[in-house]
Amino acid sequence: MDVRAAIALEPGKPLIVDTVQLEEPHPGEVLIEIFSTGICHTDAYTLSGKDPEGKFPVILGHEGAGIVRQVGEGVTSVKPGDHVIPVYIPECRQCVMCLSGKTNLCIAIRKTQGEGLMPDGTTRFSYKGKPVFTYMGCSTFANYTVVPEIAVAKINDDAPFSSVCYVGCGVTTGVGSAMWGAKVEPNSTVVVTGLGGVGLNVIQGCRMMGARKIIGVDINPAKAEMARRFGMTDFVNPKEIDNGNLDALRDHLIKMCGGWGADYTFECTGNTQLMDCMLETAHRGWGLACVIGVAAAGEKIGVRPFQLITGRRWIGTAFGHARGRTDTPKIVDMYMNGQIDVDSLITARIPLSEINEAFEMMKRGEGIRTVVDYSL
Ligand code: NAD
Ligand code: AHE
Ligand code: ZN
Repeated sequence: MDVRAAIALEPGKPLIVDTVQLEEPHPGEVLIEIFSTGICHTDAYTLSGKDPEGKFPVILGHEGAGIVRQVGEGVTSVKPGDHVIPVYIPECRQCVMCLSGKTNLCIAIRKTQGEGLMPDGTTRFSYKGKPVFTYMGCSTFANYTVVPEIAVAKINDDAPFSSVCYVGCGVTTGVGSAMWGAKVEPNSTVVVTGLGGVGLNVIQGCRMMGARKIIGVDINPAKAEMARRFGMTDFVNPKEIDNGNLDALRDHLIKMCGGWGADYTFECTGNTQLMDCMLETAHRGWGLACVIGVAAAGEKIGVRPFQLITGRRWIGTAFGHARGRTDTPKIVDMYMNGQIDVDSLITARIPLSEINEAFEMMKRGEGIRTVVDYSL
């Protein structure tokens, strides 16, 4: 079938908005009509060419929501008409990871997903007769996509696609990191670096968990206003602390947290020096530093082992520790119940034809999340 899509033909170049061809779902796969998709910083990262798993040509996008239109042979967990979010961390409920109960990192189809392929090693999209890779198993920059059944989360039928598409990554990553990743305790102190689409959700997650002091750190002071609305109690612009010296930033933050550091830190920019700084900003004896930002292959983090010996802990989280099919609907319900605010963070809704401008806005630091609505 013909579908409308934004195709990334090569790294670093604007996307081409055109008609592409999509095959029917193979056994175990699901055809979804995507109504809305958010644009996450990770899409920009892969488009930049820095992602070692970046394959081109590809249809990017991993923050979508829509309706199941057709299911392949053997699919039982969803049916046509179901409202769903495709999830880039699937949940097979059978692999060693899923059965462990210790992680959300299902391993069932990770290899082919990283190669831009469906689990059977083929592609569903093509453009001008040539195969087009799938991105993070989702490819939501197309108004129809095919994904494996284990990567489909069924959600509340009343949830508006144009808002809950963002639950497909940024919201769940942020809120889940506080709730399920770090398990933030009431009355704690927190530092969050990067007040963007993910960081602001970390902040609302920490507020929900009862944190008493939430310090937001960003080089763009325009982000502070929204962060305050979401629960940030104090703002720090690193550029104003000894001209961006990160040792000075660390000392400044530690002092703000009472002299021994923050109970929790969350790094949401992908800057590896800031990741080190956030580990060192964590409280002596127990501080937990959580890495969320994605950095390119070859980039490393590293601190003096003494920092760990003296009780600081380092963790990372993908998709906020959320199990794809089990937990994504819970975050949608939290939005539907008014427990979390998603709408204020969606600062632009655009037609697919304007997607390149949305990437430019992200680069310029304008707005928080842009959503593409296929109905526009
Ligand atoms: P975003 O562009 O919306 O926000 C990034 C923010 O970081 C911006 O406000 C920017 O001003 C700020 N920033 C950049 N450099 C900074 C610096 N040196 N110091 C302080 N602030 C700085 O991006 P996003 O969508 O929120 O994504 C944030 C990061 O999280 C990206 O690296 C993305 O790839 C990653 N991510 C990870 C996961 C995961 O599961 N681990 C999920 C989603 C996104
Ligand atoms: N191909 C990338 C992977 C980067 C990465 O860590 N991605 C996160 C999701 S970011 C969503 O915006 C993730 O889910 N990681 C777990 C996994 O298995 O990829 C790279 O840099 O190599
Ligand atoms: Zn994302």
